[in-house]
Amino acid sequence: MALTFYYASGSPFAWRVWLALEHKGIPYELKIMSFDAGDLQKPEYLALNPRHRVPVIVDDGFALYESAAIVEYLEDRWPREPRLFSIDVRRRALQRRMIREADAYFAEAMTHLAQALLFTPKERWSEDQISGACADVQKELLLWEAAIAGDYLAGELSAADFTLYPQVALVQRIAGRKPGLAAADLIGPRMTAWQRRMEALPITQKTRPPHWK
Ligand SMILES: N[C@@H](CCC(=O)N[C@@H](CS)C(=O)NCC(=O)O)C(=O)O
Repeated sequence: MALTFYYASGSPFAWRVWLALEHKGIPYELKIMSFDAGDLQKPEYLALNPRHRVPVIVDDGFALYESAAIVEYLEDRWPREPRLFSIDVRRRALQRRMIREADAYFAEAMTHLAQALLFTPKERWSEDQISGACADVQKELLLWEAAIAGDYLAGELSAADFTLYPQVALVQRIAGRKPGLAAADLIGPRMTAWQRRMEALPITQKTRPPHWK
């Protein structure tokens, strides 16, 4: 039985799992959930994830939520190439560290920006809140600019890239809502090159949030 993947367009956490599934070539059935229609609040969904969030996977009756845990499960369950994590113990540790950094720190800055520009109606936008959120994002991106280890975040393409890329793409999309706020000002040259490399991957093209296309 194919794995079932519960997804909602625009969620960077669900996008990460989609990239991982595609990267490993794991067959799946995509179930597109709607935030607006209240799909995540329905009892049958709450039975899968009482936190009413995407993503969730169900693999042969086994339900799992939390995107980072899902990506690790996919690697453990389908250990064949291509891999999501390096077989080298130290490289793998660095990838895991980057994943935790993205989830703990970049995601927090992304959430500030989303609060300031996406979830606040335009007529109530606060310049102070927006510039504070941009400064948080910029500070984060500067750290990543220094940390990127090669063509991809930890050298080879890995789960670390699949974690951060959707978050950076969402930040840039949100920044685009405010005329005059140049998304390019937030991101340095090495991370820009990485972003272009990520964008060019066929799996990224395929998994781009449907409502962004
Ligand atoms: N830590 C969770 C975060 C998931 C998450 O925050 N999903 C959001 C969309 S980006 C969601 O489903 N929100 C709906 C809700 O809270 O009701 C993960 O990595 O899976």
